[in-house]
This record gives sequence, C-alpha cells and structure tokens, in this order.
Amino acid sequence: MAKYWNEEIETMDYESMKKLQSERLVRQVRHVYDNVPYYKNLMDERGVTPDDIKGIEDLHKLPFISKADLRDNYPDGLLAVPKSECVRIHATSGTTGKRAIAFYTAKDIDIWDDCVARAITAAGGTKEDVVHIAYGYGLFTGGLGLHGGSHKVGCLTLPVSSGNTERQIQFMQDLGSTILCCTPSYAAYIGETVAEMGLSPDDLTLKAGIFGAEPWTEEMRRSIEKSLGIKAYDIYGLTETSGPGVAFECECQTGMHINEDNFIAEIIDPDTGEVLPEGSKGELVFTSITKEAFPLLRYRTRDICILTREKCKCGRTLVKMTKPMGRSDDMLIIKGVNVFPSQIETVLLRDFGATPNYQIVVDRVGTTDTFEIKIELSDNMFDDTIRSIEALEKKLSADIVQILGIRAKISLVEPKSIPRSEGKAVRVIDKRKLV
Ligand code: DLL
Repeated sequence: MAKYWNEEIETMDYESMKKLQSERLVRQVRHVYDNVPYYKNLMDERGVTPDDIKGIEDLHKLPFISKADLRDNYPDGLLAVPKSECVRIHATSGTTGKRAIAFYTAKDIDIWDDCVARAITAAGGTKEDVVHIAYGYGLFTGGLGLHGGSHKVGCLTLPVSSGNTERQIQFMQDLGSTILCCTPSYAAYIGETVAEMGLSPDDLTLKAGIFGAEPWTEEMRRSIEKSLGIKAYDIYGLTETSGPGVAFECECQTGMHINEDNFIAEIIDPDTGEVLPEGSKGELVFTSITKEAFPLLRYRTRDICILTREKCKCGRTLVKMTKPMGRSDDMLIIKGVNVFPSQIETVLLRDFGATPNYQIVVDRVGTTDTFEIKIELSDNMFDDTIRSIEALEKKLSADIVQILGIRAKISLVEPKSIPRSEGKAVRVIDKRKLV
C-alpha cells in the first residue's frame, strides 16, 4: 500500500522546498500584479514591485489580504484570469449577503484534488476503498473537495451529502463504505445513530474517517473512533484557499501537514502583523503559490495555531499546524456554518430600529450545537400584547434564517435581565469547550 500520494513532495528536504516555494512565489506575485488591479494598487501603495520579490525571504514585503478585501471585491474583483478560463466557483458558508466567492480553473481543481488525494492516502486510502462523502455538496467546499480527491485516488466515491442519517448507515452497510468523510459533529451523530439502530461498529466496514471544517477536541476524536470503530483523521482548509486539503493529518495524529508546495504558511501577531518565529502561537496566514484563478497573497485566515517543523514519524517533512485553537476575530462556527455576531446585530437593528441588549448562547447537547439568541425587550415593548411579542419572535426567527442559513432559538427576555458588563459587553457565550 502506498504510504504517500506524492512521496517526492511530501518528504522533500526543507532547502529544496524553500527553493520550490521561492520560484512559485516569484511567478505568482508577477501573475497577480499584472492581472488584478486591486493587488497592483495595494503593492504600489506600499512601494513594492514584483521585482522586489526574489524568494520567500521577501514575502514579508507584501501586503496582507483579509476577508474585508474579499467582500469589497465581491463577486469577482480579485479574479486573475478571464472568467472563460474558470470552470467552477465555491463560496464561504454562512452569509447570504456578500459571501467570498472563490473561482477555479481546471488546473486549480486538479491541484486541489491532488492535495485531498494526499489526505486520503495519509488516512490509508487506496483505490480499493469505498469513500462515503457526507459533507454537504454545493457551494460549500467539503463535498466536492473530498469528492475530487477520492476520484483522484481511484476510490469508489459515494456522493451521499449530509442528512437522512439512517439511510446513510444503510448505504454504508450495503455498499461497504470504508472511509467516512464529514464534519466531526456529523460523524459523532452518525455514531450515536448506529447505536440507536441497535448496530455496533462491527456491523460496519468503516476503517477511517476524514473530519474537518470545524473545531473538534481530542475527546471527541476518541469518542467518534470508538462509536464507529475507526481511526479519525483531521483535515483543514478554507474556501478562500481552495477548500479542504490545505493541511491534513497523518497516522501520528499530532497536527496537520500543510501542502507547502501550494501554500506558504506564516504565523503573525494578530494585533501588530509582525511575523513570529516558528513555534509561536499566532494567526495563520497563507499565500497560495499555484492558484491561477483566485490567488491570495498573505491571506489572514484569523485561525490561531502553532507551526512546527519537528520531524514527523510518518516521514513527511511538510510543516505541521496544530488544530486551530481559536480565532482572532469573533467568527463562530455553529452547526458547520460560519456566523459573525455582526450579522445578528444587522437583523436586530433592522427589526428593532436600534440594537437592543442581546446575548448569543451556543452550547452542544450530545453532538448537536444549540444556538440561542436572547434579546432584551425595552420597558414599553414588554407591555405589548403576547400576540405582538410572538409575532416579533417569529419575524426575528425568519430573518435570522434568511441571513445566516441556520435556525436560532429566539428568546425575548424581560428588561434588564441580561447581565451588564463593566467592560465590553459579553455578547457571545460559547459553552462548547472546543479547544
Ligand atoms: O470549512 C473547508 C473544509 C471543508 C475543511 C471540509 C475541512 C473539511 P470554510 O467554510 O471556508 O471552509 O471555513 C473555513 O473553518 O478558517 C477554520 O476556522 C474552520 N476549519 C476548517 N477546518 C477545520 C479543522 C471549510 N479541521 C474555516 N479544525 C477555517 C478546526 C477548521 N477548524
């Protein structure tokens, strides 16, 4: 059984990797400067030209790019090739407003598939495997991302998508699924459902799972492994840099190897932007050096983690990132959907005419996230009829679904019942203990 999908790259010595990254970076900076006016302006403003970038040692000279730049350039302002060269788009989850849209050429898809193929191979996948994909298909990158990698390895690919859990389990049994790909919370739910159906892991043929797209703990890993009788591997990525497969776990389960031939990783201080030395905890920044359609230079992911080059027992030399330990912005991932408190404020402002005192409470019951928004009524509203309060609750509930794509429990509470804080208002209470 092949241990690596691309042994040459995955076990390359660091000096050769730096050389490869440098060549690709120089080419990429030129591509971006020549084809994306927004980048050209940013670089001109900083007084940097493509000639100043001779290798990865010059990376720090380039400006950062953030989600705000993507939003300002919605939908295709950062596109670096003619649209006719693109074959697909994906978009970030969560907002129905200005989502960040990622474009792909056929070559971009091929490289993305290759990154995911490395992840599947690292999880023990070969062409003999039956890969059961229960990530959502659609604009979200999970379904089609794992799908492409599975095809590339030559596995029998089951594009089941998420939902209808009992039918999923039936399929797993009928078709002999060996590798399950979905979010960790859905994997845990499948595990519970297996038990509820009176089945045991021995009734399934699963051997591995490839889970990501949201934070999950070591305890959750052990519990999923037990409930499904598998080894569970983490996978990381974001829409802006292609999707899943930017980094993947090997059998050592001690962090995720970053596909450095395609993405240069840096860790910065989120407050100052200063690049931090290896081993420091900070915000992860990626530069995509092989993307044609939607290349991002120094993209701030907002994910907080640590990078390490310690030798990995699996033989891979690719730098490893720890599981994300939090975010440097206030984004929450609830039921797999990216949620910003500011989106909730937008709804409240619209429906109330002013922002009332409110609190977002997120918890996890069993394996399912719960999501409640408590909103304080003002004295005069509190005197309104029950019917008008119910109507308001209904309207808020519908508006939240419309803007976030997920349902929240709306609780309209008595005036002055949400505790006041002496400093910043505590708007979010996340009880899930994900890190
Ligand atoms: O979640 C891509 C993906 C799909 C990754 C399937 C893995 C598997 P977005 O919806 O753009 O893309 O969300 C990206 O999700 O910045 C992290 O905060 C979080 N995230 C992704 N993978 C992990 C992980 C996909 N393994 C955002 N652990 C990222 C913790 C993760 N957080």
